[in-house]
Amino acid sequence: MVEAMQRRASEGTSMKSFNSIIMKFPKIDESLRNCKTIFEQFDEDSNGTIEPEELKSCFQKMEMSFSEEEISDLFEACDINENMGMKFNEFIVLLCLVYLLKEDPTARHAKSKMGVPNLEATFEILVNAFVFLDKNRDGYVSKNEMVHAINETTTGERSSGRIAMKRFEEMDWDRNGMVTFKEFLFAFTRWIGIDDPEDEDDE
Ligand SMILES: [Ca+2]
Ligand SMILES: [Ca+2]
Ligand SMILES: [Ca+2]
Repeated sequence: MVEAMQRRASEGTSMKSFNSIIMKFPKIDESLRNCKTIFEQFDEDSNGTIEPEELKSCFQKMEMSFSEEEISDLFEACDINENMGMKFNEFIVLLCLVYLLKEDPTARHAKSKMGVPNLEATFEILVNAFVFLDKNRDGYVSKNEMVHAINETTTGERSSGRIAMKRFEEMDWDRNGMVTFKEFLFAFTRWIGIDDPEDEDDE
């Protein structure tokens, strides 16, 4: 995953400012919500997770050719225990990984069959946003890089800077001071409040 992002980072980003990323948030939210519908379709036995068998059959329906090995690689790349199945936030990571890795025209065609027309655009925004933040292009966004991105914002709105720092802390799931692209994606699924409805019920 980190390697895929480093490779992508070398291509540069179309993001010009931190604000331009923030402006795209509503579009990202909407598109990820649509993914929830896809997730439910993939989850054939409706147990809340996608098992490798379900993933396989869905890729087949979408006419995306993945070998057993590739599917198990994908599960591994997303750090998913194969016996446990995939939750929604992990599914987003997986889709994005598929997007990053399979950039040939056939795969593009297949992805359009998922019924989320803006999904690719959304992943493009997310990837661009991450690459924008990752100034030294090592595949991680450090706290310093986040501060740098905020300071670049010329509007001088301190409150948005504070919010951004808070968001950085939320993103850094394992609190090691670095945000990986996976942590970045997980954060978006959390912010739109659809990652784990069971947790919300408990509260
Ligand atoms: Ca299932
Ligand atoms: Ca970095
Ligand atoms: Ca981290």
